[in-house]
This record gives sequence, C-alpha cells and structure tokens, in this order.
Amino acid sequence: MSVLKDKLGKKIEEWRPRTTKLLKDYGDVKVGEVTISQVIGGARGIKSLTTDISYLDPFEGIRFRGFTIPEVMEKLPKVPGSEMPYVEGFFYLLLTGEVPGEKEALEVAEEFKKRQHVPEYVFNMLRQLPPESHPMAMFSAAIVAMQSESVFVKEYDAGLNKMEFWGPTYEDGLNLLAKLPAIAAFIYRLKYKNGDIIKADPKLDMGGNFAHMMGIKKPYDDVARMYFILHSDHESGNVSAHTGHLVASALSDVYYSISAMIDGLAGPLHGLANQEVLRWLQGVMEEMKGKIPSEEEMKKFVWDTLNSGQVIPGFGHAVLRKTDPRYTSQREFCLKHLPDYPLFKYVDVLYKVTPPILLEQGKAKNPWPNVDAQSGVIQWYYGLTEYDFYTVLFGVGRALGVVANIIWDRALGYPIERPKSITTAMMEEIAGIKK
Ligand code: NMX
Ligand code: MLT
Repeated sequence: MSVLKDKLGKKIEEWRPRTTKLLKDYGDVKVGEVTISQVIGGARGIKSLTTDISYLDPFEGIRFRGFTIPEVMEKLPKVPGSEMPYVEGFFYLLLTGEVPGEKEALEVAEEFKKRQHVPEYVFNMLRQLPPESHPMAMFSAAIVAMQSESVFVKEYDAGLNKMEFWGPTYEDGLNLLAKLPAIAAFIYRLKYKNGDIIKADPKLDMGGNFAHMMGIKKPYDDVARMYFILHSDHESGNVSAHTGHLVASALSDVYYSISAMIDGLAGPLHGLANQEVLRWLQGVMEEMKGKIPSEEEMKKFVWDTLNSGQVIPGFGHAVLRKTDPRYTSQREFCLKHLPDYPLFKYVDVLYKVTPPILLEQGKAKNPWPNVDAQSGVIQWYYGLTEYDFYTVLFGVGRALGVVANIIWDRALGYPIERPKSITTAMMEEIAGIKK
C-alpha cells in the first residue's frame, strides 16, 4: 500500500468515532433555522453540508485544512527552483490534514506519475467532437468516457463492505487526478494549436508537466501550480463541489461525479466567470482602442453593463463579504511579475471603480472582487489568450478538492443526499398568507 493511502487509512480510523458520536448522541441538536427567503433563494447560508477539507469564512476567506493561502504557500515544500509548492504536496495536505515534507510530496508525485497514462480512446473521442465544442464540454466528456476504468464499480459489483468503500474510491480519485493535466493540455493543443500534441515529460511534477504539455515556458509552471492550488476547494456549498458530492452520494463513481462537477463549473455565474471577465475586458479594450481607461471612463463601462441588466463578472460572492484572498494572491503575483502589463492596469482600474458602483446600485451583497477577476490576466500574459479554455484550468484545480472530499464522504459513510422540497402553497400557509 502507498504511504499516502496507509496514512489516510489511519486518519480515517481515528476520525470515524467523532462522526458516529455526533450522529448517535447529538443527532437532535439544532444547527440553525431556515427561512422562506433561504428556501426560495438557492439555499443560501443553510448549514446542511459538512466537510473538513476547507472552510470559508465570509470575511477572512478560505482556509485549507485550517491554513490560509499565505500559510499554505509558506509551509508546503517547494519544487526546486520554483516559487510555488508541489501541487502533489498540497493534495497530501487536503487528504490527510497534515503538512507534508518533501519526501511525502515526492511520493505523491510518484503515485501520480504511475497513473498518468491516458487511454488512447479518450483522445480519439475528443478528436471526433465538433471543432466548435466548448473546452469544458470536451473536458467533461473525456472524464466520463473513462468511467469503465472505475475500480470502485468493479469492487462494488463484487460485493464490497461499506466500510471499505473509500479504498477503491481513492484509487479512482488518484487515477483520475493524475490524468487531468494531460487531458486538459490535449484539449488545448487540439483545439487551438492544430492538434500539435506535446507528450508528457515523466521527470516533471504535475504543474511542471502541465506547463510543458501546454507548450508554455517558465514561469508558467509556477502559474499552473498556483492556479491549481488556489482553485482546489471552497468548502462544499459552491455549485461544482456540491455537484461532485451530490452525484457521489448516490455511489456514482468518481468519473461520473467529477464530470458532473465540471458541468456545474461551466456556468457563467460560477467558474466560467473567469472567461467572462476576459471577454468583458476585451470589449472595453476594443472600445478604448487599447488605451488604458481613466477611472471616469471605466465607470461608464461598468454602469452600461449594469444598466443593460448584466452582472459585472468577477465581482460579488454568495458567501464572501470582502475581497477574495485568492484574488489578492493573484494580484500580488501580477504586481511582482507583470506590474506594467496593460491588461493588469485595466483590472486595477476596474478594482478601484466597481465596488463603490455596486454599493451605490445597492443590489450585490458583496461588491468586492472574487477569484475570477484577476486570473485570466495572468493566463493572457503568458500567452494563453484563448479565454474559453480558462475554466478547464479551474476544473483541474477543483478536482483536487472534490476528489479529496468524495474519498472522505465514502470513508465517513455519508448517505445519499436528499433535501426536502415544499410547494409555494405550503410556504404561503407557513407565512400565514392563506389557511
Ligand atoms: N454584478 C451585478 N450584479 C450583481 C453582482 C455583480 N457582480 N453580484 C451580485 N449581483 C446582483 C445579483 O444578480 C442579484 O440581483 P437580483 O436581485 O436582480 O437577482 C443581487 O445582486 C443579489 O445577489 P447576491 O445575493 O449579492 O449574490 P448571489 O449570492 O445571488 O450570487 C454571484 C453570487 C457570484 C453569482 C454573483 O455575485 C454574480 O453573479 N457575480 C458575477 C459572476 C461571477 O463573478 N461569478 C463567479 C463567482 C466565483 N466563482 O468562481 O464561482
Ligand atoms: C468557488 O470557488 O467555488 C467560488 O468562489 C464560488 C463559491 O464558493 O460559492
């Protein structure tokens, strides 16, 4: 058994009694109340999910296994010659809750390398899709195409004890994660680089290999590592993480679950917002003929968008009530590596003018930028200008967190998810409108 799986097995054994005790002895203790506006309003703020992989505080932002983003970047072992940590070491942290040393990070990297070969039928299937297919549809299709590889399904069909579900789920999860960078890079090169595919380099770590297969030079390897880590998890209620968990709760395997997760991420109010930000900025750039807009000029673009009934992509959040620390990390990266880049200046002006306008408009509960406002600019700077590919990058990262969650869901025996719905007439009765 691998070091990671062995360590995880011990952690699971230690953790199970905590969940059992809560359920058995404290199952009736209330965690909150639910209002009509929450029922109609997308279940906003209802505490009805549990995860220990990450927690999102509205004012502080995300903590991965208790660590803030700067702490994660500081504590995790770095790839030699790079500013950023091993993504594989970060996955070790998500899965076990422990900060790995270099030895552990390298062991996970080896595990991924052993599993990174993508079956040829996946590439053949991608080549058959219409050329206008969105990269997210291609990514989702590629993942679900591998469903027949599921170890979980084989063991389940052979009669697996519930307590053992997490083991083959772990195998599926690692098998899939290891293949995602090569699939993503294949989609990119197939769609935008005339199918000129670059083979994986077995010497490289996940981030380094991804940059290599994309055909983008250093420090893009560090951009990839940073990007995958920042996008990995945002507790469980967001559409992609929730979808992954929900589908997996029916004991659908990791391939079905992560493919569905990608489908949820592909919406413009969720992950696709990073593509929308670039599309919006390009529109401004065209109208400005490349000139950096003054604050007054940018205000007009923002108001025009709002007045035409559209959202400003990259701003607002369902939980956060301050600037997203993932935005701040990427902004710091920009200040260090591309401070004078015109597109960064655009984002900077947008950052100055948008929050006061959203406050003045008085609708958005959070006027501050989220992760997507800054991320496309970095990609563009390093030559990845095909912005409809950006959400695939988000998807590779998000899979790390969702796979970790699904493995733990299975380990702790969380049941099939099934919230209750009520009718409009029932709510009218609860509200006292009619008897
Ligand atoms: N621009 C314009 N209006 C906004 C924005 C925005 N950026 N954010 C919220 N609003 C509006 C929202 O549409 C709603 O309007 P209405 O009452 O007419 O339906 C109102 O403000 C209240 O919405 P909130 O409760 O503040 O936000 P909610 O929790 O419903 O939605 C988002 C959260 C993130 C979907 C929303 O802020 C948004 O649409 N932002 C722009 C898209 C975006 O950046 N999404 C990416 C989120 C991060 N991610 O990667 O997933
Ligand atoms: C995410 O990373 O999933 C987004 O910020 C959306 C969310 O958390 O609601």
